[in-house]
Amino acid sequence: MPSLSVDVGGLRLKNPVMLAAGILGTTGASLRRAALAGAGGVVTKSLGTSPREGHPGPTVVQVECGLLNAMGLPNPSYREFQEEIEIARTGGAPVVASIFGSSPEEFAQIARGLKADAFELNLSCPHAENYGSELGRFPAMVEAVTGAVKAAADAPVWVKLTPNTADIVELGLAAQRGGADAVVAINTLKAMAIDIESGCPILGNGLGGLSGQAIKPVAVRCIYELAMRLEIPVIGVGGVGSWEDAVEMMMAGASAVQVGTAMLKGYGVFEEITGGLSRFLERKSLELEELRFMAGRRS
Ligand code: RRO
Repeated sequence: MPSLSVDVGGLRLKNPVMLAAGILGTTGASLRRAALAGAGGVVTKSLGTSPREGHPGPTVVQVECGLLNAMGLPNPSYREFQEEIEIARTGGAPVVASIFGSSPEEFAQIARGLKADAFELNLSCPHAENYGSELGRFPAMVEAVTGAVKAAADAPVWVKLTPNTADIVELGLAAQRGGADAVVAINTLKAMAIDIESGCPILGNGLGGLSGQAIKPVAVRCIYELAMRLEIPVIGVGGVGSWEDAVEMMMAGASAVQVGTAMLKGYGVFEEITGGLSRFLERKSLELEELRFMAGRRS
């Protein structure tokens, strides 16, 4: 069987299929379970400096080809989550802490105070005032936040980018200038659903973020554009639900992928994807590394 282990953004993963931030990242037990089910790494729900309830419900709705959410960054604060990270670590896979703040200083405070195997900076949540893409759509802010966390953290720093911009490469280059060890692409696409009987927006927050199958081609395009221009690795996320999706993202330039919405299929999705990936590599007589950016080398 071909080896699936990979060095990406300062971490060694036993395979390149990770649990994405958000879904199932709210407790140490669910993160541990994802690791035990075969995830190469797991990412927590985003953590801030103080507890947040999040947006009013409904916070998630199923739409054509995906999910629409506006959770609103609910979390117990980074201090309250350290114990959950320790529990998650017993699953045997690296635990990446997704963190958010409203300024470079807030991000740095969390990175100084929290112990994790890596940090994923949420500069891309599409529907939270003063957070996420409200900072992350400005290259200078992406660079400043990344630089501040790099100076404060004693673990690798990944930057999760927003697709809700005219030029994601500008944002990726800013993260690279700030010293990021990798970029993660993409967060959800800003979206909306309306109940036609009442005429009301369905989500409590009105606007939300679209994830799942519907956004995969957008993610593949973003990964490809980033891989063309960046020196640091790109981690792909957005609509990965099968081994074929994982292969496609790697061919676009991803060094590893993350699974979010497809967790609706259950924890078995990790073995399904890694098993399919192994068999594909064997059938094609390829090493994992040869997949990365194959489409860029062949276009
Ligand atoms: O919590 C959320 O509403 C949320 C976050 Br932090 C994010 O990064 N992306 C998203 O679609 N929702």
